Amino acid sequence: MVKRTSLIVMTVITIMIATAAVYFTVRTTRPKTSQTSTLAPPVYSPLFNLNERLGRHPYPRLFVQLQHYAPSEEMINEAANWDLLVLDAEVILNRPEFLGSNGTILQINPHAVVLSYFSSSDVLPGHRETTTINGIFISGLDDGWYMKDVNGSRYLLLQLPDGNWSEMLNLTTEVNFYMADYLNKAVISTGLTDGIFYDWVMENISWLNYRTNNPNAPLDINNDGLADLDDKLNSLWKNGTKTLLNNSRNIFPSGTLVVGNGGTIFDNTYKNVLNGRMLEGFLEGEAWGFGWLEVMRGHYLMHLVSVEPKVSLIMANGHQNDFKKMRFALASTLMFDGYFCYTNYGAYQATWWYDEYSVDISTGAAVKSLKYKGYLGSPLSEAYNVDDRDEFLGISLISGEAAVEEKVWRRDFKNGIVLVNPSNSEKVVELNGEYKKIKGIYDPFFNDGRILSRIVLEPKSGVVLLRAWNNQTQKSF
Ligand SMILES: [Ca+2]
Repeated sequence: MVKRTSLIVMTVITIMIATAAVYFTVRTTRPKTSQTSTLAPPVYSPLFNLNERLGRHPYPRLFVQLQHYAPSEEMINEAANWDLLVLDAEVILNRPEFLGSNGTILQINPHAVVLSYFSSSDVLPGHRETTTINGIFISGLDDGWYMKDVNGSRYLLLQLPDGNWSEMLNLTTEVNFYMADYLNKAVISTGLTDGIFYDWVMENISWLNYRTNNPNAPLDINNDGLADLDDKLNSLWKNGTKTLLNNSRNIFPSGTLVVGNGGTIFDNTYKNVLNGRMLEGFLEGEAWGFGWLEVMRGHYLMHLVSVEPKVSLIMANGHQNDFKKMRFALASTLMFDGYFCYTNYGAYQATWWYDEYSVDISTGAAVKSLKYKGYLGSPLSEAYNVDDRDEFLGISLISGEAAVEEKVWRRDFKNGIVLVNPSNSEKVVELNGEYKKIKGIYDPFFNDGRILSRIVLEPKSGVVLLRAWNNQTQKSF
């Protein structure tokens, strides 16, 4: 029962911090219609192809998600500083001028990669305009493709701030073909995006039957009027989701990215069908047992089984000036090869920049500039235990031993190192050489430019340090 309780709690967390966000956007920003019929056929020939752009994302790799149907030019001008942007699919209709080879984003950042957000598992009531990407999708849905409860009523997935509920789709039905085919025609074939970011990719749905104040009778995934056992619900759901993802890979042009979001702890369920997955709300479930070890293990496992080119994402949420939280999550991300985002709670709209995002390596000074992104350069090592150079984080995470969280982990890069202390105790770490802190502009108190040969790491913290002597200047400063 502990497990079941955990699942429910986990789900509540996920809903609170994750998917709910998009619905705030729905309420506050009405999709703008546009005259798509007058658009010239798009020619998507960016200066660099997708693999070249992904290959030009050195470390730290950064992504941003904007939950907005029609972001402003100011938002996009900012977001173009990130390596990878997750934008709502509606942006293709509402603001096509931002997208594609001649769009604002690639004009600012020729290495940017764009994913289009679409929910794989629910639709929004009131989103009925047949001039929007979601509206046209909904108008083509068969009633049999909605998830039903044992009374035959449409299953309600998520309550919106206005009290209405989203309606759940049944991915074991032909909607798993219709959705992929529709997105190919309405989104991918425009040539204005690099792939789809499917929200609500889940390992299980049985938790829905255990919600308090449940608006529905029990789920009936196979439409026989009878409630289904948890294992049956989850295995049928997983197969349906896998079919959707496989259909997407088969229908979309080769090389189109398919990324998922949803769930808190990943395993290898979606092996070979996703380019990666977003871990959302980093450590928000810690109080319920979903701590650093569990989420990092899932993140790494998912990364291992993802399709090339891999696009693994870690999103942490918090307040803009909680630099310690941001740095801990960023340093954790840098232990592997994923992309990092630190953003607000609620509807994701933040384009916050930090000292660790771009640094002029010749001076060690933080400077907000695309030119100085990727300053750490390529990794020189996997993440390893600072007390045992032969113990690697990846292998230790897979073993799942609790001691993983008690150690300090380090990864070396061409121009610096990253340390993370996931434990609850302060750690003194010998650096085996001289390193310097970044000279910060956002958090100059912590990033004070000092040269160090040892560092004291607070509990649950991380740090990015630069080589005190680097090839470009041959001098310390
Ligand atoms: Ca049934």
